[in-house]
Amino acid sequence: MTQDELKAMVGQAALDHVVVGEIVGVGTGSTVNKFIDELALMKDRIAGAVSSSEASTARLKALGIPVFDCNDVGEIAVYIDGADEIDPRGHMIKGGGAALTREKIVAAQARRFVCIADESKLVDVLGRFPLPVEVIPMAAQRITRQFAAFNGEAILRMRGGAPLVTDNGQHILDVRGLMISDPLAFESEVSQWPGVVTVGVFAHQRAHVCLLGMATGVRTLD
Ligand code: ABF
Repeated sequence: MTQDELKAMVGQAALDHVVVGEIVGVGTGSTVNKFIDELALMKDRIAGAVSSSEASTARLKALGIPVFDCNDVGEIAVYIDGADEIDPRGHMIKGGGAALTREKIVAAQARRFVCIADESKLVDVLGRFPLPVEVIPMAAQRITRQFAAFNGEAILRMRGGAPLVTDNGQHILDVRGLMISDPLAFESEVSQWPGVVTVGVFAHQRAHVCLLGMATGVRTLD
């Protein structure tokens, strides 16, 4: 099966975790897009969605799914999102899609985080995928120097010849060369560096369940 077929398989499988009648937390990325397309088929059985990016909001609205602001809803039952890497304990690297800040915000508002991913995302130790970090632009160089002390090489993410600007108006550093053996401690440490908006380690907001798309079918890790 192709990677796209594996993503479609887990995107459909995630429907089983949607709570009928409630608002669904929706992540960002190509795997989540498969989920959104499937969710549209049951849009009359949910109250709507809370979205983690302008891109997902546009897709949801185009399919007729109402999108609510986080501030207008209370706790949500489930958050469905992808990942760039996930370890067996549900700790993730996220942010390849530049939506990590709002993803972490919505994940924090959900009772249950269901990660949907193809098997290529499962790793033993986080860090092979360059770690996304959303930063306030004026702090980028100092944060780059701080990562160098961890043997990390931070590169400013560009788009169209200029620094990428996130939905929140900030920049992203992608940090290569890290081996994150203690995701909880690493997330706590980097999150308090001045100028860091969000670090793309999701350990405090880990996935409670991972639906992993494999050639043999969907493997549920929980
Ligand atoms: C999003 O899903 C991002 O945090 C992560 O980068 C992305 C994975 O994208 P894809 O599903 O396209 O591989 O939540």
